[in-house]
Amino acid sequence: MKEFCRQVDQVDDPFVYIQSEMEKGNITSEELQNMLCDNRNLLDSGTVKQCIDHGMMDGDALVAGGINQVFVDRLGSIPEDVLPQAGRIESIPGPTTEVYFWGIPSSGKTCALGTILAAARGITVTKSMKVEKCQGALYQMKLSQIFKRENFYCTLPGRTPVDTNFAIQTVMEDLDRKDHHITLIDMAGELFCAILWEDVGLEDNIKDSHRRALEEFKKMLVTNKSNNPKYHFFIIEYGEGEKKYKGFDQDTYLEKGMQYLNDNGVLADANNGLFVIVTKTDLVRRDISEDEDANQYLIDFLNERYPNFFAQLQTYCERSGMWGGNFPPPIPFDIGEVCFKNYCQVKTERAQQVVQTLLSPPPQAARKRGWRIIR
Ligand SMILES: Nc1nc2c(ncn2[C@@H]2O[C@H](COP(=O)(O)OP(=O)(O)O)[C@@H](O)[C@H]2O)c(=O)[nH]1
Ligand SMILES: [Mg+2]
Repeated sequence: MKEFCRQVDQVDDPFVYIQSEMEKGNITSEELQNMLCDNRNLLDSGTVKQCIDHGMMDGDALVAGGINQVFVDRLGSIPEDVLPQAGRIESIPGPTTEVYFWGIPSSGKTCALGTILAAARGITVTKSMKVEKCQGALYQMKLSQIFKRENFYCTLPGRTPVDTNFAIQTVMEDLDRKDHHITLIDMAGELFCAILWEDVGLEDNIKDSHRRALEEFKKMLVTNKSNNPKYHFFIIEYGEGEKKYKGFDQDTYLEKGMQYLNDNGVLADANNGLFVIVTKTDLVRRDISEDEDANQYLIDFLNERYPNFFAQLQTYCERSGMWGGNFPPPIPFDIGEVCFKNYCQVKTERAQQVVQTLLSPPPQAARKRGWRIIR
């Protein structure tokens, strides 16, 4: 069964794979349903729908197995809110604090941003948030219709095209009624891919859209760079871990990406701090037994899967003196209860912590203590 789960996640067409496994008698409907109830993100919504339509699974059985009826009812519905596809940024008008999210495609950047916006609109960590007239205004509005509010059920956005970047300029009013000008920047994840491919000479992989993404990045953060304070968040994804993107693992992409940012002077400009966010940590519970320590498990996972990236971060902090030479604990993050990979009931608890970080004075040094990342 473990092998089935691994395969179904890697094949191009999971439905075809399941169908052939069933025909061979390797798996029954009941077993498939049980696996899906245990791991609600084993299959995407399209595959679940196809299996139900072909009588290979039963929606009621999924509900009986503990899956929320709302998610099952949503199967087959067409998402109402589609994010704008084209977006270019040349420079960021200030004064504002720029917040960048870096990571490979599908690591959860756009979803994180949507949830962070929902948290910033809420009344728990801010008094209010207003979005200024800006390049990313429409993007913000669409994203906010998806991640509307706490507990809202949504269909998650599709992937961000290669050379699409958006900058959302906001004014967040903190609980003491002080205004903070903050610009959240969603960068195309393929940028990190293009950086690595260029570095190792995989020119064939690099399309014009990648070149444009690289050019735009250089304009924004190197040649036309602003004097605005900057935060950089590196996104690393908890999850299948071994998943390779075009033949390389995430550790390699992040290590190279970070080196590139460093070589281009971008890290030195991260005057408000560098952070690491670990997305999709809701999946940790799925992977451990009741009595296992989630925190230790996640730390082991990060050390095992991202050794080069963390070693490089630590070296950078020691050399530059950032965080007093000690890299702070990664920030665990999730967007709520995700089901069938494409549906979600939004929870902003983790996003609120990120907003609080943005509204607090930048800390000078990381406290020297053991990493304690999951509460
Ligand atoms: N389980 C879980 N899945 C997530 C979470 N955030 C994102 N995802 C999944 O990851 C996919 C890609 O996320 P997205 O934000 O589009 O990635 P991006 O390419 O980095 O912008 C989403 O469609 C979800 O299926 C999370 O917090 N938990
Ligand atoms: Mg994205």
